[in-house]
Parts: sequence; C-alpha cells; structure tokens
Amino acid sequence: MERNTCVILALDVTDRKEAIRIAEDVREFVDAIKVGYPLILATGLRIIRELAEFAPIIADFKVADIPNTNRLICEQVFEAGADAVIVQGFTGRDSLDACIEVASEYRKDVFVVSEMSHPGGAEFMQPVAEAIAKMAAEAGAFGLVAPATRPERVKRIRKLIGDKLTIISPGVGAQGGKASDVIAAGADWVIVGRSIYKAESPKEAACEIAAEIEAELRGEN
Ligand code: O7E
Repeated sequence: MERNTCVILALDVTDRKEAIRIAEDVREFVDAIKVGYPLILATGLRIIRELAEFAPIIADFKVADIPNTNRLICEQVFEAGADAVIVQGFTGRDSLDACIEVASEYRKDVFVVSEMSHPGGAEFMQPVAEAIAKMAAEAGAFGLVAPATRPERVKRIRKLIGDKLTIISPGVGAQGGKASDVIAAGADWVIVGRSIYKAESPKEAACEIAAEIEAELRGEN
C-alpha cells in the first residue's frame, strides 16, 4: 500500500450507489478504502471489486476464528479482490499464521488488531496489546491497528515494534482523536469514517485531514 496522503477512508455506509459516489469523490485524498460488515452485508462481496477501481481495498472482517476457518475466510476475501485483510490478534499465533499464509499465497497484506479505539478497548485488549504487537511482528504481518483515541498507546506500540510493522489508526474525528497527533505518535495512516462520509463534502473533509497530516509531517504544526 503506497503512503501518500496517510488517510484511509472507513466506508461504513450501507448503500451501494452512495459508497461508489463517495469513493469516487475522495479518491485523490485517500490511500485506501476500508470496507467492513455494514457495507458488505448490505451490498454483497462484489462491492470490493467495484470500489477497487478507486483505491486499494482493506477488508475489515476482524477475522477471529480457528486456523482452518480463518484460512477459508481469507481465501474468500482475496478472491473477492481485497488488497488486505484485518484480523484479530487475540485468537493466537496459529490463527494469525493461517491468515498470513493465505495472504502470502495471494501476495496480499494482513493487519492485526492490537487494541481497539473505543473506551471498552481498554478493558480487555489493552493489557495484552503489546504481546499481540510482538506476535504480529514475529509472524510477519504487514501492520497493526492501534487507537487514534490514545496517541500515547500508539507511541508505546511504535517504540516496541520499531519499523517492523506499519500502524493504521482508527478513531480520528467522530471518536475524538486528532489526525496530526496520531501521526506524530508514530502511525503511518489514520482511518477515518464518519468525519468524511457524513460530511457535506466528503472530498473537502478528506482534503482537510490530508492537509493537516502533511503539515505535521513537514513539521509545521
Ligand atoms: O469512527 P469512525 O466513523 O471514524 O470509523 C472508524 C472505523 O474504524 C470504523 O469502521 C470502525 O469499525 C473501525 N475501527 C475503530 O473505530 N476502532 C478500532 O479499534 C478498530 C477499527 C477497525 O477498523 O479495525 C480494523 C482497522
């Protein structure tokens, strides 16, 4: 996945035409589009190929099963045209290995969730997040998902993994996180949903977030 704007759109709308319209509108300001259960359950898996015309697609199924089932899920996701899949880390190394094996067969990427961005993410996941991050690095994942709502946690995880993994970070805007803060903390990309797709102009909203990040990276903030 190329890093240009450092913005990933979380396209959690449930209407096919709206999804395509927004993807087309924002394409120059996003490096990838994340699609998950809301859009795929509403419109079907074929939406992945339709949206792939505009940007690389990250399939957010937060895969969390035994290795054999994980393998079957990842095969479907990559056959459908996704460039990356998001999996949970708490199911353990064998389950993660199954996803990474399938991804490497298809030459695609795996992101592993280490700690979630909502308040409940601190209850059970935060205490094991660093162990999950280490496991993901050892297993050869492409990246981690870490919370933009807690930039200090992103900083901690970045310190722990060094450059071994990329970090994508949800929680900017609607959940209270600030894009420039989490990029400064060490994230490679922010994941933004409602602040873009619910904006009067999704294109302007995406452009503003990309500009904020660019200024941060240039040291202007
Ligand atoms: O709050 P929003 O509208 O900007 O959307 C955030 C998106 O990121 C949404 O799709 C949500 O499901 C996802 N997300 C989180 O908000 N927090 C997490 O900890 C993890 C995810 C997620 O996408 O996991 C995989 C990246």
